Amino acid sequence: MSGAPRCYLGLDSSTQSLSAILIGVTGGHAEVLWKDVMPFDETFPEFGTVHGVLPSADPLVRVSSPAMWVRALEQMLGRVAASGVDMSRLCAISGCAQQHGSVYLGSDGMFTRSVAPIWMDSSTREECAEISAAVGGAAVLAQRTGSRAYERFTGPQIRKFYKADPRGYAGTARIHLVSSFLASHLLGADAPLDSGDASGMNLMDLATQEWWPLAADATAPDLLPKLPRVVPSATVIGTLAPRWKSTYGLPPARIVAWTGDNSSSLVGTGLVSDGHVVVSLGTSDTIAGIMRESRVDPGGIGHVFGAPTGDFMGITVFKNGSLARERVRDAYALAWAGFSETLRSTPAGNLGRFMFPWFDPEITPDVPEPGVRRVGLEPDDVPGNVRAVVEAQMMAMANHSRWMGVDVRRIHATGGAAANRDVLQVMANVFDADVYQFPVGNSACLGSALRAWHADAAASSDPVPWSDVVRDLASPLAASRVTPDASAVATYADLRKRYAESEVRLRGAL
Ligand code: XUL
Repeated sequence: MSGAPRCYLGLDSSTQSLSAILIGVTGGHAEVLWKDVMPFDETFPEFGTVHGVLPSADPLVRVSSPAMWVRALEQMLGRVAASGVDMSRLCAISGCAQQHGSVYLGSDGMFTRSVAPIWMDSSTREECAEISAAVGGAAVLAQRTGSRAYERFTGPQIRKFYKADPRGYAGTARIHLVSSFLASHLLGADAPLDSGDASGMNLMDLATQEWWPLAADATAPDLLPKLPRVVPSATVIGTLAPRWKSTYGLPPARIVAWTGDNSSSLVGTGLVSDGHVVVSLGTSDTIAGIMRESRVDPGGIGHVFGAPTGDFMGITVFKNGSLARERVRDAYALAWAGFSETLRSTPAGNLGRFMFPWFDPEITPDVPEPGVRRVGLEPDDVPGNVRAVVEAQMMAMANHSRWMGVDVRRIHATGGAAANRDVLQVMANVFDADVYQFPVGNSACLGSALRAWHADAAASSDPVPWSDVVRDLASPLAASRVTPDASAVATYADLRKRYAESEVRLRGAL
């Protein structure tokens, strides 16, 4: 097939939607052939999700429906088959998914738990403490697995299930992450986990990229046989199951191990070496970058995960991302255009007033009790609150990512809100860095297609370097550069310190 265009499918099962992208590669040049997005709430109202989450009276509990994710995957492959792109050219498929969420299956492949706890859940504080104590403390767990115990991480979630429903746990033969669960559906067999997504479980030894038996024992009895195998990210794990041929006429394309959405976004924004960071403004806001070697945060804030390139990645995650921006926009009955106009017409630094937008319990910093806090700001001050939510998110991100040790001079921006240049201007000013946009908005989904290409080429004994894989579709748009404004930079240098001090004070008072 040399010289003929090769086609790759990327998928992204995120909190609120499933996305797909088909790329074509001819003579080393890549182009987007087709893409689609399927929002869960609107497409599958029968599951009753709101923003992709099942309603819960307890603000700490956040679960979703794995059956809905499977239905979305089925329908999306039908759309791919009907896309008009010649499917005989489909060489490989990869995907990514929201991280940490877990799916529980019996030996017959049926759900032993109808719901899947997802990354927004923060109901496992007790289990985090128990696991940390059993392995010798938070610092030991962080050093070994890349993160201290986090409530949304899969280990604490498994422990909670085991304690609440020991019979259900005992009857569970396999515990998948969302990524390996959906990859299994493509394979028609049990899929392994990639070492990137497996890093978000508090169960894997980051150095060996194998399960750490002490953490497994601390989590729940007989856990190791229930966990999938861990493989390097760039692994071909099999081919598309024959039933996809009979249902949709899809060929036995290679399946490349799925990973977490944040790892995939690194590739989809061209970050295949260290030195820069990607800021993703999605349901979660995240800041991440490649690390040549693992440097775990001594303060216990961020995480170190395996990266798709075989390196490590540092990441800091904020729960109050796009939903917090939407809450402020909706509270003042604004459209996004009005939100942007307000950002443009208000002064950098917001006259020294700020907000802590903890609408939901926050991951970074650790805020278990939700509640928005304002300093010097009245709740009915519309312009002040609009500016305050964006400044708060950017200052928190800048302050809490220092542990990664990256001198941030250039930011690759992605996620829905990265389309908003007024938001990016605040980012550039707070970080004192140039900010770039990308030709393809959904970098996690694009990253999946690019990972499929990269692994397929290697498996075909015709490897393509990462720098070539990302060149055409994942290079920052030079004309999109947003540059910092010197006087605003000076304002934020001071304000960031005051913001950090207030944060400490407020958390003490919670
Ligand atoms: C990462 C995290 C979130 C989810 C969002 O640790 O919890 O960014 O991956 O899908």
